[in-house]
Amino acid sequence: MDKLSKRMLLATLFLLLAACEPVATTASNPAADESQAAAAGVAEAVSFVAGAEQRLAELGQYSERTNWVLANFITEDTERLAARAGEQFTAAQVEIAAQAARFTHLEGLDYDTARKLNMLRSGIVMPAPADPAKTAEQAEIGAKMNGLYGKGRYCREDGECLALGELEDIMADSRNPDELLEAWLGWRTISPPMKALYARQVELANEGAVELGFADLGTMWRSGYDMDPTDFPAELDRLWGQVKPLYDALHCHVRARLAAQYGSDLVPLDGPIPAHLLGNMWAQSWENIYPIVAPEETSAGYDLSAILQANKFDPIRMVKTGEAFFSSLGFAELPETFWQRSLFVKPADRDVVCHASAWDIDEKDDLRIKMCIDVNAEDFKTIHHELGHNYYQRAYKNLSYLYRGSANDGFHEAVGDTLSLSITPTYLVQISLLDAVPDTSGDLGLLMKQALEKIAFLPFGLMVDQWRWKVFDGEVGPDGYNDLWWQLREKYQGVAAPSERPADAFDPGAKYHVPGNTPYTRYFLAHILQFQFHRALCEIAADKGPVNRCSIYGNRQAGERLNAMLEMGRSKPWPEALEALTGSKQMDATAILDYFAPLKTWLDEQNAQRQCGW
Ligand code: X8Z
Ligand code: ZN
Repeated sequence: MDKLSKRMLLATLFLLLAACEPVATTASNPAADESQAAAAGVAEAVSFVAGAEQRLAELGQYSERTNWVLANFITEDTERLAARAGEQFTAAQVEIAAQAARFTHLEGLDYDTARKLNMLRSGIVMPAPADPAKTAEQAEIGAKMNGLYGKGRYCREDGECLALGELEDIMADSRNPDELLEAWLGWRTISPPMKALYARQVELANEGAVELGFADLGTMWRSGYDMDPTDFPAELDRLWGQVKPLYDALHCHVRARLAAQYGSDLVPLDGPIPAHLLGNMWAQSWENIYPIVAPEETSAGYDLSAILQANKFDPIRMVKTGEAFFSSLGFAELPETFWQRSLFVKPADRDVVCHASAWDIDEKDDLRIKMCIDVNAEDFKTIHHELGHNYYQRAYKNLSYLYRGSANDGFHEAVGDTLSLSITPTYLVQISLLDAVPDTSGDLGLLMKQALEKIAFLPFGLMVDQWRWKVFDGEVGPDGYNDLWWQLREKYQGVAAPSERPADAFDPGAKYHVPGNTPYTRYFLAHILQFQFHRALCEIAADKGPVNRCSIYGNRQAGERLNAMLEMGRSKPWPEALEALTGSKQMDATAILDYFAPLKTWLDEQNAQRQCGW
């Protein structure tokens, strides 16, 4: 008998005993009778949660191992193995979620049991209907779509085939609009075959969500934020409203400069920006077009990519440098197995999922990252991002299964980025990559680079799930998927498709997180939170300078306070975790606005005579 069945049997026996005993002793006292029955219910709930945690931990770990093998070696076989393991894990999650609903309204539950029951009921990212055939179908669809993305290639007429990384390089470096358009269109040839699969996945997941008592999958996703799920969209609107003026100012300046570069026929000065000109495959961050939009009166002072290359950094040294940052804050070094088992470089001989990720295979010490690292500033920061996941995972590893997670999903995405905000000139001098700290005359350039990465991202971070929520709630069916995608791209980002999209286009599928079914609002939240974390840590470190110049490198007090929040995992509602670090219980964009205030002043001057908006 497996451990779970044993536990269930013991729980049942316990219940039988508990239910039998009172009959003899309290038959004349109905009130006591009732409270004993409730107590039996409470005891059953506690034992149910413990059993569920154990079962999910075991199945989850197994599924994680098969996912690791699949992501490192995409073949027909690994796809099937991962699908099978995923199917078993989902089936268990769904079964447990349905059972958990029986206990959630029980009175007298202790805090942790009540919190965990709620997590069990609502915390499934991709629920399936209870019907085993449908669970299997859904797992296969998931593995297939991941495979399509990971193996995706665009083959030119001359027969040369390009993988995503190569196409991304063109998007980053080329200034030839035809070449950019070809790469942009080329990558989007991988996703039309996903459309029918995606539509079916939505159908199945919604059916699963409804069976568990939710209106649809979007409602289920929105119920993971320690607040009424109907209030969550308003919370996002509030945060977006805080940062939108800054985004609009950046958009206005960037559009004007792109029009100067490419002509106002290609970049109309009163409309959205064509999506292929922003230096990134998804126009989600724009730092690669810095040379086109840079303030003329200042230089950024240094180019981190050039510094890394000139100093002969290789991928391992980049990761070691990231680890050293965490060590300087007092975090223990990564285990030897991290170095043995991670994937740092794109293998030449097989298909892998290159999209960067961090893994916690056994939820103890088997931490890994998987990335196809290039030696440049962007990947250097992504390494910190991924390591942030690993250090968070390690900080909460001693908590029980359901508490091993992010305070809310934005926190996990924000930790490593927070450290990246400390990659300042002072830090680069400390690690001997710069000779001297440049004076502040170049700060406008540095802020512009940072804004092209962080501010440009915000509306993209928001719109991906605005799209999914409407798809999940049925407002739009498969025929309208692509149009809705571009409506939202235009509404939030002020970005447009560079040419008319064909009827079979499924452009959302060309973004990793859609076929990969990773919720995306987390990244919007992370971009707000990381500036809150950074500001708080700089205050703890008693840094006196402007917050964009502050580095917490080497500051143990900052490390301790960060760790105190990370150690809480999901054990408390996220406002308490936020308070532990920042003193505030509210997500708040004033930190990001303060950080970029000098740039905003400059942008407003630049835009004074321009017509902004789209
Ligand atoms: O997917 C990621 C990380 C892994 S969690 C590399 N990010 C989003 C993306 O690439 O679209 C980080 C920023 C946004
Ligand atoms: Zn991440």
